[in-house]
Amino acid sequence: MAAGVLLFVAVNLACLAVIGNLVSGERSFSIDYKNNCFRKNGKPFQYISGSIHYSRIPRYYWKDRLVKMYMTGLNAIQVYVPWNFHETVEGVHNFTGDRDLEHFLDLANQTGLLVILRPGPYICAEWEMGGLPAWLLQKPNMLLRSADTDYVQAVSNWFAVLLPKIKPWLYINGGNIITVQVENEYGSYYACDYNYMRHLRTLLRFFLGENIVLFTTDGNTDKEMACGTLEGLYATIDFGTDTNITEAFKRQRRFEPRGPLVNSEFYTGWLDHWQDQHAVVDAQKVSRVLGEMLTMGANVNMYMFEGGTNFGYWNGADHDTRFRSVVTSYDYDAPLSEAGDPTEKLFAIRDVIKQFRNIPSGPMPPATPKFAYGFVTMKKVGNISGLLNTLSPVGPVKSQYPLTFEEMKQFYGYMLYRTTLPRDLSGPTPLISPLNGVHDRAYVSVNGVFQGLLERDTMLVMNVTGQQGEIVDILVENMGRVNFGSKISDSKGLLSNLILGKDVLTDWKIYPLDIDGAIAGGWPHSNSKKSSPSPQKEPLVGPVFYMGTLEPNGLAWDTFLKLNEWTKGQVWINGMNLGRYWPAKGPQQTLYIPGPLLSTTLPNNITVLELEGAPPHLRVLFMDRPQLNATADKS
Ligand code: 6GJ
Repeated sequence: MAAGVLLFVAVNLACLAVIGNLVSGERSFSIDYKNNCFRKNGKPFQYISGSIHYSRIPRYYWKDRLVKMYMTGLNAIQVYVPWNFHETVEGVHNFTGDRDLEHFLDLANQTGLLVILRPGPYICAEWEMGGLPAWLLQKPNMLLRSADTDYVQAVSNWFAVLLPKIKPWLYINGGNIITVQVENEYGSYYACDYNYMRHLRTLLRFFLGENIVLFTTDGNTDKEMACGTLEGLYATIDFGTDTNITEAFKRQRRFEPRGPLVNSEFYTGWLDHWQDQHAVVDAQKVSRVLGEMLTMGANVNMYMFEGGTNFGYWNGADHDTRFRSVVTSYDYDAPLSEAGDPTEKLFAIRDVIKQFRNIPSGPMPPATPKFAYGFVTMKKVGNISGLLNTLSPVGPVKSQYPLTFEEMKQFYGYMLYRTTLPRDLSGPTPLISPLNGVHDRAYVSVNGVFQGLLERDTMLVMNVTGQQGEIVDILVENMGRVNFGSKISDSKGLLSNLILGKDVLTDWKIYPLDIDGAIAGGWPHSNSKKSSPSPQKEPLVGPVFYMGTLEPNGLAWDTFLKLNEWTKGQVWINGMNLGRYWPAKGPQQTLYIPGPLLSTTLPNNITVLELEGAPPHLRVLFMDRPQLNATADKS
């Protein structure tokens, strides 16, 4: 190791040689700027942490994941709090069941894990709108992540609910939260509004007190660090395996000349968008670079350690050259798989950690059991156009021009826009959204017959045929709001007019669809006559619901649902929205089903919304292993 690096390492290891004065029984967690480290109860402390998102794991599996992280040798976990997960509807707060943050903190505490909390309010995380609630977009022209008064008011209201819940969990108050992050990589956002960051600092100090360590995290560039850091907030950095770590930590030193070295997001893997090649990061590279950082005395959080799943509609999206939606699985090629199974990467990391701290004795809990329940043949329920009484009980809103999801006060899932053909179409006539206003996919039917689709950024025109007065149904799908960069103000629906030939389509009936509510209420299984499904003869195209039943076999084990030769859609089982499937694009080919979701004695009700086209066989397959890295498997 070059002399310069040796000196750099030596300076940063100084802390470990110095034992501070310990007032017996006093709980403290602080930064030792003199000796460049954290101190916990007066003693040098180096955290080895992993990111886990409770919002991506069912409550009944939280303890399982946390124990595996503890047995790997971690002494801390890093946790985001998604604002929209807890306040999906403005003013209505939910901290119960899978949203019970304090129960998650308590389980971590019981397991012996400290917590690095990241309450945002923006969190990125490949989560819908980076954790910001979509109802913020109802205020026109609100500048998100800035000192915009409407935005700051909403943040203050949210923090006034969240932070009093957090305060008792601070380590200095007897809990396990050792540090709290302010915002998230703010330096990568164009607004660069220091007054906004000052307001957040004031809010956090007001609710959490003066003694909690507040920090920021930014990407490994001077510009990001410059815009994301603020006096009174300890500046940390993030980077992955393909980085010169000495140079990266020197960059942190330019903003924090004294204090602990911290990589707040050491990428152990990476995310997938639909149509990506499945992202993987070499396990040996991860463990090697981890060892190098720990040798320097750095504090490291591995992003992710357990990724989990974007159930329901919670996936986010990116928009660089074009809109790209994140897949349902957040496996992230992480040390713990989406299903919580220890991987070779986990054991390689544990072998490194062993060199720096004692690993808990005892076996690593095994992977949860998986079962291949086999094939289920679905049967057609009907297309959306014919199910509006069930799916849109409140009925349509009439409007001359289209309204967005946010204007309709429905923020996620699907919306049906209905009008009629203004004239006879002598031949195939182009339907376009001249302002690229379809957010994000529109499935177009005339008189209940599917004719094609429009897609944001990529499919801006399609041909329509029909006669004057025929009903045009356009189902619009929200595929997840952008969670990173300048396009996070990502309204959904038909954001601008549609033009058919020379006509602007007007006089809309817009149906909010409460599919999840209908399914939670037992539809379609509760009101369907028992009949054996049979292969369908008529073409199975366009937005159509299918239902099926997985008969109980006494086992409720994890399983993976493969929809081979289906195209794109959404799946529910026993009322739980498992997320989106799109095998035609990949790389994800299977959906994770947590075992406890299944009944061992009662029929397991499956509902599929296929948006484009189902295979004639109408079969779905329950497998005992995931398939996350393949394009459409036509076999
Ligand atoms: C982090 O920045 C973020 O803080 N990150 C990613 N950023 C995308 C940057 C693209 C140029 S990908 C995975 C992580 C998480 O999104 C994290 O929340």
